[in-house]
Amino acid sequence: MTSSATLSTTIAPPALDELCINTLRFLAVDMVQKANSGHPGLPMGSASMAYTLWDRTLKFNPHDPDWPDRDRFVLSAGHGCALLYALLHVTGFDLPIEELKRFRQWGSRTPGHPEYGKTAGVEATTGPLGQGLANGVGMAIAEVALATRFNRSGHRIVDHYTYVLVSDGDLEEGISSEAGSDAGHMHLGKLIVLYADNHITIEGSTELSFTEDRIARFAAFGWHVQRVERSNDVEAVALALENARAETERPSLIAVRTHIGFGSPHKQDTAAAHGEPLGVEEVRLTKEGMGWPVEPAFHIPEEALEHFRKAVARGESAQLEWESHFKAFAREFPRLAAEFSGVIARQLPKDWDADLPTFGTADGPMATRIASGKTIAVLGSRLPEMMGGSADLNPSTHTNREGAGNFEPENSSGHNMHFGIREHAMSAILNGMALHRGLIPYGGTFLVFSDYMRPPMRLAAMNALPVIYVFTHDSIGMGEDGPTHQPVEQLVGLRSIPGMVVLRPADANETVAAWRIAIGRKKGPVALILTRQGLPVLSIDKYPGIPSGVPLGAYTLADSPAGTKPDIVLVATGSEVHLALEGRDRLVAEGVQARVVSIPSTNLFALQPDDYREKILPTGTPLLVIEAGATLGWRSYIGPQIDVIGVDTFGASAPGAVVMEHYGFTVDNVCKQAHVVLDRLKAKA
Ligand SMILES: Cc1ncc(C[n+]2csc(CCOP(=O)(O)OP(=O)(O)O)c2C)c(N)n1
Repeated sequence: MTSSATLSTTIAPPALDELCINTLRFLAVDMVQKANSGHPGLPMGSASMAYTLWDRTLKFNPHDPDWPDRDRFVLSAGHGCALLYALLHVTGFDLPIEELKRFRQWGSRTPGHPEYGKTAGVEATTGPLGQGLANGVGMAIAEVALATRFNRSGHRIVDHYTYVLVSDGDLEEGISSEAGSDAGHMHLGKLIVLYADNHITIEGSTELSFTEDRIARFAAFGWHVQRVERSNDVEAVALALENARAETERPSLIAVRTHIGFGSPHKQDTAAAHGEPLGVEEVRLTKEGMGWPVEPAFHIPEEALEHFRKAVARGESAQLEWESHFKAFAREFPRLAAEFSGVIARQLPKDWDADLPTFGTADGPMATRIASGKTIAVLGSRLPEMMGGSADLNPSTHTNREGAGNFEPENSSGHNMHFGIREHAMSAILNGMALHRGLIPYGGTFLVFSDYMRPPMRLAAMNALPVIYVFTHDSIGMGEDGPTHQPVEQLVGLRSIPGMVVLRPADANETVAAWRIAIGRKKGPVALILTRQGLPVLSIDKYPGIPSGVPLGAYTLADSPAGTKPDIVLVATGSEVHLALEGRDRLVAEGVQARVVSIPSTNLFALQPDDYREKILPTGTPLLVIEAGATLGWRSYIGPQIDVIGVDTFGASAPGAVVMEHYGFTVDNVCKQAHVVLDRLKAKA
């Protein structure tokens, strides 16, 4: 049932409120004008509702932006960041006015879109529309999970809200439906979304492309929905926020009718206010029209500043109160309190990896996805902060943790997440969970569907978020499902994301080592690339290099028998390592000094010192790379001494072993290609 209430009280805000709102508006206008770049429209239209939220409701301490129990505020419409920077400055965050004057300039803390980690008080990098909303869902999930783990009767040490400001563009993006549906299903009652319903996007009116009933849509997702007709109606916005907070069972959407470029005589309610400065003359007219001094720019009336800065005392006293609660909590539950501080700092408990398994050859053949599932089970028992699941593929990705319970509305202590078939939102929700802190989030799907997750994965890497991806069915070797399900270019694509560590383990023991790296990596995402098909288990006794070699990205798994400089190095990743080992044995029998290098992570290998890399892949030595994926990345080692057995076309539907054979992943072909490289070099000599 749609329970949309339309709220309206007085039209004009009281004088002080209006002064404060106009301060925000004109700071944003002046920032964009001075930079000669940016988006003035959304800040001008949304200043009043943002002011109401920050002035009346939001719990934050400008002097300690990381206080764990603060409310989170995400500006999903990141292009309107001049508004956020203005709010941060006036309320007393570490963002001096000089930074506002350097909006969008080299090295400033006021970049063109908010960047997490660059500016105190910015909770998430936003700009790619829709991401912030899904991040907010992840934050709200984290709040629920942590409240369940840590709160005790009489001690609510985790008790905060997540607010997100969205625009039309956020709600047009498909991810908003994925995330909105998930949030409604999960009953995230402490997620409150303010929607700047201004009817304008870049190309003009929303009538051009966006005519559904957004409120009905979110009501259908199971949200509590309200409408505020006039954004300048501070009391109506405040009342809507109050109603939203009182609603504990459903997330809230408050659609506020805003006016892009509010107050600009020629640009209000037009797309011209969206993405370019108003222009000197229009700024003058707007300021004059609203009774604002034209000069100086960046004017902040003392009375307004004094009012805004009350946020500092308010925030400090809220935090002090929380700290005294926390002390009482720590007295009664010292272990829990220490755990809380630990997970917020993403510290790992002592011996977290003590029980990790070692597999023997008799355990094989074992798919690396199975080994991963077994590893998750062990890690999860030591690390209750691990939460994750998959986009409806748990039985295939082995991301479900037996006995750990489902995280669902009726059971917020569960650890297994069911994201539904919503890879895009899953990935952005994982980002939100990581941004919130306190959890180790992971999510899985087939490697080929990682394409659906690319925008949030890119942001995870940009923001050095510790998110773990479990990508299974990692090559044409997955078989019958055919080319639609067989990844080819995904590996090189993932490796190319700056800051992403991609690990494609060769067997069960390399998989354990890969998980150890993933959990130990406090900054930056890790993608684990795992097989569907069973693989032999490499004995640690026979290959003692595995545990110490995997973190180096590449290592010599089986050297040339003479231990001298090899004639050729067979370089392989994942399932193809076994092919390389067999090929080596045959080449050695033919008198070729062949070495096998397992290279689970090109990203980690690239970080090793030159002498190590030289030791593993000596300059000038012929290389034959074997990887069931696009050859593009490997071609950077280009030269007559290198060849690659890879896949530069799409796959085919047939049993995996048959497809692999047809694409040249056979011992015969490995040996044949090795001779091709060696003969080519001989001919050149
Ligand atoms: C995923 C994505 N696609 C495209 C853009 C480019 N872009 C920036 S703002 C915008 C739409 C603006 O409309 P709206 O969201 O209503 O914001 P407003 O006009 O109210 O500022 C677009 C298409 C983007 N930032 N992210």
